[in-house]
Amino acid sequence: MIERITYLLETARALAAAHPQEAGLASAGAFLILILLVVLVRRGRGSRTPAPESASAKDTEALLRSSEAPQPVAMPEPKAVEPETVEPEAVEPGLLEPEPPEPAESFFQSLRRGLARTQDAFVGRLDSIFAGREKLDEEAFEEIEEVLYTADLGVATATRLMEALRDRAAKGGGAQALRDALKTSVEEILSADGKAFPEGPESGPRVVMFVGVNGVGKTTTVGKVGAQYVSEGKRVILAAADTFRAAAIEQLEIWGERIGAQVIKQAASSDPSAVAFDAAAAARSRGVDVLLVDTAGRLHTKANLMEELKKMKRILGRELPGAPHEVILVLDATTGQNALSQARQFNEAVGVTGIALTKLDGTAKGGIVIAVHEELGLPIRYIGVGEKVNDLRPFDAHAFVEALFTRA
Ligand SMILES: Nc1nc2c(ncn2[C@@H]2O[C@H](COP(=O)(O)OP(=O)(O)O)[C@@H](O)[C@H]2O)c(=O)[nH]1
Ligand SMILES: [Mg+2]
Repeated sequence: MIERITYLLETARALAAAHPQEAGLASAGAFLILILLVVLVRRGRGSRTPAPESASAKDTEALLRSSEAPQPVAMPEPKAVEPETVEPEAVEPGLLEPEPPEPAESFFQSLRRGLARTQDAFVGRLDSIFAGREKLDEEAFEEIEEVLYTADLGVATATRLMEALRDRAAKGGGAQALRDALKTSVEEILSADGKAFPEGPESGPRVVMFVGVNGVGKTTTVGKVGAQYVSEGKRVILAAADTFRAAAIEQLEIWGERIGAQVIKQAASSDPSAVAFDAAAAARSRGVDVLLVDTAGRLHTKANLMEELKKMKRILGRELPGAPHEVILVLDATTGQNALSQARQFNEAVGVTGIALTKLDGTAKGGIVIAVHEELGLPIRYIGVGEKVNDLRPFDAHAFVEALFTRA
């Protein structure tokens, strides 16, 4: 770079010496050199472009698939994650352009893929009842009712939907009108109370605690939600407050490494509230935007676990104003109605603000989304439709219902 600038300056000097009288030519030469300098400086900056994100996303997937027992990962020093301080790797100039990303599946496509089994069991069966009928007879209504029950919508929700359908039929609606009415009712149920996502604090970090029984997908959800905040340019800290098993801490560290978030941890078996305390202090002093707290799904007894979660919540609230701003209960959709009783217990103990429903891709009983919302009055905050980092999104009732009811 310096050599090139020197060369250009020398060329300018030579030009001026060769044509001392031609001031116009000299200034045109100077202008040309200025443009060349700007181009060179810009190129120099371009070489600092960080490695393309797609590489780390691929690594995450490979990692998630590859081993059940993740290997410990050396965490970077806190300073090392600041992009300004990271030295670009030495790369050949021609290799600086990011690789073209793989054609990304749209969110709607991944939602449809994730809901395929539920769609077959729910909308697919309903459609075969509607098909070929102008009007619905009593036999058809009974079949529809059975489908609603088997899709795990829950008794109250199924009853409510059946009432709406019969009302519409009494007003003279044909089969297609009834299908539309059913779709609208489902969307209405799911979007009621959609305002309920709590606002973050005016200043200081947004604190989100993730709770739920063992194996439902808490740690994975913390990682995926963290990745979303990071992609929005937010600085994120993950707190490894599941100290019950060393592997749980390592699993979160891997997520932190992959998504570029710092992880606050202590040794296995230490007090989870002490980790929450440290994480709150770190979030405050490092001025991060978001603190996500992973927690244990089991302790020696259930009462023990609930007490521990309450204590953690208190400590977060004492250390950061208004914290936790969200308490997300993670539920595994494949557990069906059992998810409802878990939700009641956690809600009583720690006051849940929203639900993350995971593993919808692994079940035909995705109707549980509707039951959870309708019977518990808790908003669905996120849904998980796969193990990849992009398979979790904030829940959107309209997109969900469209994906569920749109047949290929
Ligand atoms: N298919 C699928 N698997 C998931 C999803 N979310 C989490 N998992 C898997 O569920 C398993 C348990 O997740 P983990 O986060 O360790 O659960 P935790 O014990 O609640 O922290 C892991 O193998 C995850 O990859 C999802 O939305 N779909
Ligand atoms: Mg976990």
